[in-house]
Amino acid sequence: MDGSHVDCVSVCTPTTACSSQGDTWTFKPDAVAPSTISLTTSAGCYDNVVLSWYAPGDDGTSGTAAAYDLRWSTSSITSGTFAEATQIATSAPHSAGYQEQLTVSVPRCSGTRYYAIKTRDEAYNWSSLSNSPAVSPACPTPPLMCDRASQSTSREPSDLPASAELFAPSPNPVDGDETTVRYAVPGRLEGEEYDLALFDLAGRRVGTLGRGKAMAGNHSAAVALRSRVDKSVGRGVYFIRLRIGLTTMTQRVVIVH
Ligand SMILES: [Ca+2]
Repeated sequence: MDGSHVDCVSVCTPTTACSSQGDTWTFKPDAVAPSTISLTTSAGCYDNVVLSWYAPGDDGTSGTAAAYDLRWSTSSITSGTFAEATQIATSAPHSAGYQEQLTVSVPRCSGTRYYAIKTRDEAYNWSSLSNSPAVSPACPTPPLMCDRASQSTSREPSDLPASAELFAPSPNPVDGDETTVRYAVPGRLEGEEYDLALFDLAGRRVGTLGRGKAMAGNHSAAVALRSRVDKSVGRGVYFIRLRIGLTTMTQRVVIVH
């Protein structure tokens, strides 16, 4: 029933060709709402959080719904408080079963926010309200860093990187509080153990950016270098090293503050 408010079914007798004259039309209004979403959250890095959910359908879990209504609040969202919560723009729903993922910008190192979502079809049948999970962005104290792997720019197989790459950090030299390093993981290395870290010239590990099972895609990681307290990474030359399985790559970074 995608794309219309009603389904029109033409009924023809076996001896009569279907034509606009003499046909019987049966109207079947769409009374089936999209299914209820189960929303999951994960902490992004400093200024973002990541929300994900499986797309419901136009009718329960089949078809393609028409629109989402995603909102946030500083307290848990219920059906009674949903209207007062702040709306967040989303793209149109994909077909049922697709894993939707949205990176939501939040104030840097801000506190906990609650999220909730519901879905409608084109006949404006609204789903029930989802759960209302809470999340705040990861905000480690420098020189610790946090991983932005969840901000993978693409999971489409055709867009996956062909080879492993560690790009030069930007900015570099670094005169501010943070630099960003991008890296690429090809599909053949998905699931390999990876370790992304900052080392000084003596080979000492200064901070760990991310480690675990590598995910194929293009990623970026923020490297925090200075805090308002005294835990800063000092001026000098450092190396960012990415190891995925047996592949190791390094990039030099110069800190001038
Ligand atoms: Ca429907």
